[in-house]
Amino acid sequence: MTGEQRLIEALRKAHSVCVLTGAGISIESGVPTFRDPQEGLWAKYDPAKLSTPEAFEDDPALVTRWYDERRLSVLKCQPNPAHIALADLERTVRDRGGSFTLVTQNIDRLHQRAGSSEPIELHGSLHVWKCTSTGRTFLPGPEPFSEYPPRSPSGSLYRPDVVWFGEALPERALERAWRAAQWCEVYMVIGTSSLVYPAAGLTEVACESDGLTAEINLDPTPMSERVDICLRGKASQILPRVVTAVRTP
Ligand code: BJW
Repeated sequence: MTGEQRLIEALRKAHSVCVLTGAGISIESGVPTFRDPQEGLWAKYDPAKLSTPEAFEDDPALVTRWYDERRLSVLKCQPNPAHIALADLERTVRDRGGSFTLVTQNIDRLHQRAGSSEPIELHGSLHVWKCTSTGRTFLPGPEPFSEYPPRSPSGSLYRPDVVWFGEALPERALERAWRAAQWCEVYMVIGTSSLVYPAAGLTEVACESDGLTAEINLDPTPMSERVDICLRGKASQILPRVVTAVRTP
């Protein structure tokens, strides 16, 4: 039996499934990844100058303009067949009374737009901004902000509600993700380099537990040696094939 067939068989029977996604699942929607040496965001921009609390303190106009441009650009992107296949898989597992937990590091909200219900957003969202003095959040409209940095009526700065390097992940989201990775019967890690912690730790937890673990990625990652099954290729090709087979009696 091939790795893909083993995964399909396990997904057909599983009562609990947990999936962790990263930037590789959105690349074919036109959203760049981070660490691709040619096209990745970090090949063009310095994360220390844009994705840390210190960068925001030093130059809030630069940081908020960059995030607002990314927000507006993602609004023009559409979910691809990989996002849609995961939404279909969620419905299939839930229809048979099982539990399905989708955990994403992505801040683009393409899973929600594909029909996934309430994915756990470990690194926040580009579409939610918050006031740095009150912590109150809001969803900006489809237009750019009128000034950078954007400010509240009382003059406080707004920032994107994303998790920068050195910042804590949302506690409850991380706890829920941890539990799902630990107890699921099938765990899939898709389109992430598995370099950024604590998110990458979820795969370690799943690998130390009893469920079947599978990685779907174009390239090997530090987790490739640890998971039970590695499927090499584009998520947008592998996932629709796998999910169609799971749904076919
Ligand atoms: C395809 C494909 C296709 C392509 N199909 N596949 C333990 C060890 C070492 C370091 C640390 C540690 N614990 C903490 C740290 C520090 C740090 C960290 O992990 N650093 C490492 C990089 C070394 N972590 C943190 O700082 C975290 N915070 C923290 O730990 O706080 C502690 C704390 C506790 C209490 C109080 C205070 C503090 C926060 C991490 C936040 C990460 N944020 C970012 C930016 C978000 C906003 C933004 O977008 O600007 O999140 S960084 C960036 O990386 C982004 C991503 O979500 C994240 C992961 O990237 P991802 O998704 O894996 O993308 P890529 O590009 O790396 O990989 C793409 C993959 O897709 C590749 O593998 C391709 O092959 C594949 N692919 N096409 C399938 N078609």
